[in-house]
Amino acid sequence: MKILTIIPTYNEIDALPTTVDRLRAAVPESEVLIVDDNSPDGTGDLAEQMAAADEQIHVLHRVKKDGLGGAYIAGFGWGLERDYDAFVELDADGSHQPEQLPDLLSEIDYADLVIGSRWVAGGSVVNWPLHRELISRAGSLYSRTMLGLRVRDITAGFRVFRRSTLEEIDLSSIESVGYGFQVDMTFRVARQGKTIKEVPITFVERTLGESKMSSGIVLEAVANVTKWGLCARAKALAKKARAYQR
Ligand SMILES: Nc1nc2c(ncn2[C@@H]2O[C@H](COP(=O)(O)OP(=O)(O)OP(=O)(O)O)[C@@H](O)[C@H]2O)c(=O)[nH]1
Ligand SMILES: [Mg+2]
Repeated sequence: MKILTIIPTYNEIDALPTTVDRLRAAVPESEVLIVDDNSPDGTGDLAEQMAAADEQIHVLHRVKKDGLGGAYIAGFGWGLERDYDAFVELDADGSHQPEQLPDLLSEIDYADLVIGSRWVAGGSVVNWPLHRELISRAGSLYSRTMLGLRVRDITAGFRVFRRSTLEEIDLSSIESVGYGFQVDMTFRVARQGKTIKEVPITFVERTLGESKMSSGIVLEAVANVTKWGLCARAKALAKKARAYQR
């Protein structure tokens, strides 16, 4: 299986080298694509140096900061033009532990999407302030309820997609920028009747660099989930009404 691990970066000059070293040690067969949005701190130049020293590391530069969702979609597009079978999403900041990636990869033969989950038995968070945990748990609960999904950690960003899963999604129609992107992808995969498997992970709060989380990202996700949930309900009602008329 040919694996591509995509790492989106914006100002991750301190955290990126350790994350990539840990990934290369934990899953040496995976190729790495760093998607940098012209980070002012020089992360893109550092990524180029890393790529020059290791032929399994590649870099995609985007002209300006345009959100994690856009960075992943660009990375998926790059990988789908090549012959990768599995696509991994991994944050640069150390929150996702590359040493746990083999646990996720071991399930990809049996699922279309594997999610590294904080909120299943055995999953946990380390050093997260209470308000972050509450936002994450409440976000997952709200999304589960609105969208009728069974997944416990819907906003999780440590994931493995099968190539066929991505090929069957219209990536160009995804607009969400932040957490909403992960929810959107989960919803689309589930709606296609595909299998989603959650694997417990230990999520570790970043110790280097700064978070890009903002209230705008949370609000975007809540607004989109509400819109998608209401649309799905309206469509189901319309279908029922049509069946009733017949
Ligand atoms: N290319 C790109 N990467 C981004 C962008 N925003 C965030 N990232 C990267 O996406 C990953 C997750 O971002 P974080 O800031 O850690 O956001 P988070 O994990 O939701 O929040 P924290 O828990 O506070 O760390 C990191 O590797 C970031 O560098 C963006 O606009 N463009
Ligand atoms: Mg993070």
